[in-house]
Amino acid sequence: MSDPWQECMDLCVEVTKRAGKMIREALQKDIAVMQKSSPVDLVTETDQKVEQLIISSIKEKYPTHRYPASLGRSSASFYVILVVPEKELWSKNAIFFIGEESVAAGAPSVLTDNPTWIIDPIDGTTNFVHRFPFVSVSIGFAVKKEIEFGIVYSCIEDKMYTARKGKGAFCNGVPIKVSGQEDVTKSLVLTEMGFKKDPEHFKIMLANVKTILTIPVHGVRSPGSAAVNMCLVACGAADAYYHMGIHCWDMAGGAAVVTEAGGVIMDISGGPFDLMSRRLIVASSRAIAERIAKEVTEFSVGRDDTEG
Ligand code: LIP
Repeated sequence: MSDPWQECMDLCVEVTKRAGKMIREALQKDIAVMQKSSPVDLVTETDQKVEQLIISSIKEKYPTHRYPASLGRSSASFYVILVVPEKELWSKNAIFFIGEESVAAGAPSVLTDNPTWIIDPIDGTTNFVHRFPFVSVSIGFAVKKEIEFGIVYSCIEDKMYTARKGKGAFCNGVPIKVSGQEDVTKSLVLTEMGFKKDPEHFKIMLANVKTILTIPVHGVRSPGSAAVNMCLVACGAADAYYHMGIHCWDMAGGAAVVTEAGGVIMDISGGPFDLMSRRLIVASSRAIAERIAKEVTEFSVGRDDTEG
């Protein structure tokens, strides 16, 4: 059977390499840091430039790929949205973009059944700002809300993770798979603590870490890039990763890699994974994923496809 998305994936690998080079070059210069939604939600000019590079390179090859249309929202910075009547919002054959920095500039964040590029130009912006060496470019491509392929380029380590649905996961062309660990007491668990730190969430987040540590597990780590975290589970360097408060662009590329590497992905509640839900567990086995779902207390993080 023909694979209609392979050409998009090949382009994606090539563009991601160029994006990684741009990030490495930017690390040699001064980095001006700006805040987005909170003092711990950072952005730099490089995030924006890398996203422009990725989207303009895709548009060069596929001029019809575009942002979803919007009802009367103004166009901002580097993206242009179409303003059309509501019934034409989701044209059947359109291929869309969701990009972290485009959404920050006002582009719609909606996942339809249409093929959609989901782009994080720098996953691990805080790491980038501090030159902490886990910084990735992450791109997933979803069709009917299922991820068809995912690319995560950990560009300081020069590790290119790739996965195509049904065809396995690779790091720099070499097949990878999860550890297969089933015993949570022998596991290394990843999580992140970067979500807005209001007192209630902060308390639950820290309590969750304590609960997981006292299962006990071998250890808990926070590398600082969701996409890299998923790839670490995918290649067996860690056995699980859970997080509440991330976004679809943090998850899309890595979700493909970890799934194709034989990992399990689910919602933090233990239910089915939902790309727009801002929460997930990935693990080397269902037993570990379910144990983490059982131990962790949920807090509300909103969704990517609703305001706020
Ligand atoms: C970041 C994640 C990181 C998480 C932050 C943030 P960004 O993505 O990858 O692991 O702790 O909350 O979402 O903003 O650097 O693309």
